[in-house]
Amino acid sequence: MALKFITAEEAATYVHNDDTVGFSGFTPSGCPKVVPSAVAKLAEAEHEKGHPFQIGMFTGASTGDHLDGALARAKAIKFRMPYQTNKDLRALLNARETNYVDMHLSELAQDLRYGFLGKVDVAIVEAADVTEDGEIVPTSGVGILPTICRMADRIIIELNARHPKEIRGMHDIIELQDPPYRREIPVYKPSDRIGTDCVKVDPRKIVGVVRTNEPNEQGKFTPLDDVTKAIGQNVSDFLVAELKAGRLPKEFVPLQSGVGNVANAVLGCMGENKDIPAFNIYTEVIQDAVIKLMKEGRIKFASGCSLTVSNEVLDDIYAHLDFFKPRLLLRPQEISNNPEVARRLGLIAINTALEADIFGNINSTHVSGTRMMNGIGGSGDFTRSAMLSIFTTPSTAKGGTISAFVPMVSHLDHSEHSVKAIITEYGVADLRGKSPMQRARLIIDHCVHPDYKPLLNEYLAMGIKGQTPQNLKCCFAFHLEAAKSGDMRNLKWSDYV
Ligand code: 0RQ
Repeated sequence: MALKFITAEEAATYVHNDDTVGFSGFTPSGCPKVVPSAVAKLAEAEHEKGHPFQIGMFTGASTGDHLDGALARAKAIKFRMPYQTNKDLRALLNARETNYVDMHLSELAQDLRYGFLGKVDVAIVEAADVTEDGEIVPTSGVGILPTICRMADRIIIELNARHPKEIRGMHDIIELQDPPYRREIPVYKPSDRIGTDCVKVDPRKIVGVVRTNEPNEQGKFTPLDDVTKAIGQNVSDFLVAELKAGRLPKEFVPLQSGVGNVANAVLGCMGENKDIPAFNIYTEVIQDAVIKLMKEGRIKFASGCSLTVSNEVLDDIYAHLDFFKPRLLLRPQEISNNPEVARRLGLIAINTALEADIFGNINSTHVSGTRMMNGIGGSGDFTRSAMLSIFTTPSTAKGGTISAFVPMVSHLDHSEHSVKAIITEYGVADLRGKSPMQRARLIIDHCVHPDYKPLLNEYLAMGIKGQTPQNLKCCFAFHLEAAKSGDMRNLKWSDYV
């Protein structure tokens, strides 16, 4: 069947008010760009005429400003899941002007298939190639592309010339069977392939193909500071000590690391430390540091859901596909983030906390328990199932006025049962096999900023009985003080007890 080439504006007319739309990609990588912006313009035009126009949205993870930003500013989002990082969307959802569902990324495709989330009317997906018989080759990010393409009534393709057709083969596409027919996922090492090199759809569903040449949007690059470097070094030293003590196998285990500067710093330090053998990555987001270490021979293979790299690094990968294709694999997020695989491979998972409590619980999402920052993303998929789950955080935020360590987290994402170690610029609290009081001592002694140690020691000394000595009268005093004076260091327990 001949493909129909159309403009982004024409494509947008296939999206109707109240439709549910699925988007490809994971982070700004692999997301459609020009069609979502055209849908946002259409929504604005309809609103000007006094007509309603809002869509429900499923994406892989965060997206770019062309997508989340444009649709949020157009007030065109009825509901949105599973993860976001856009400031305009964040403002909208915290004003409760859109319904945001924050969920584990590995679960989205199967929840769609199980029917828990309703139908998908339209799939808007970015492709490096599409054929007349319905073969779609994703670009640098996969996300939920296979599931939305199969479930949607209509498919719109952004055929993006920035991504060469020759990347076919860098993807491993599969959808899992649903219970009671699901079998084990036969990924026994990060490089195992279990699927196909493209997504196959009924070509009659492809209502149009829009040609583009848009680069992936890039995050802002913040140079590593002393705190980030110290966290990276502490993580690397901890892993070397674990290796030497025989608690990690001498061949090492695959690594999952979150997004951002700390993850880049950790990888940089691990790459430099020759006590750590060349290792593999099994993660969701493959960042610049992975590609650098791959070129240096320190990383052997990386499996992920997206190449969230700078455009220069992406160009480098595309210019040297002979080198990178045998070393990189992009999977749908129900495989890249699958807890079964994470547990089998025995991952080291490294993710970031917004705040932690002194007993080892982690809040990754809500500032002061109320304001959504981004979402849990893949951190829960990996943390609960990994062999060794580490959380990193600077010991303070906002110039020292906020302690990352509080008596009780104001929102819980990862419980004390899953968190095996917490690492700041000051050191490591290894929480494995430790009781709540032992954990509190380790965290205060090794991770907390010196300004906050006395306050937290005083909290522990209040004489509360029980296995976990939480004082329910004042366990949120740190947050209340931040709201009152803007500086947790002003806290006096006598004001709150
Ligand atoms: O705000 O930039 O306005 O100063 O929070 O903090 O230190 O820059 O750290 O960008 O790595 O984000 C947990 C949000 C950390 C992220 C979180 C303020 C701080 C700053 C950001 P400013 P940093 P990061 C892979 C795995 C969950 C998802 C996940 C995240 C801003 O890592 O979303 O792990 N994780 N996914 O000043 C108030 C506190 C604060 C605070 C920091 N206690 N109170 N503000 N900040 N601590 C990703 C995917 O799944 C795709």
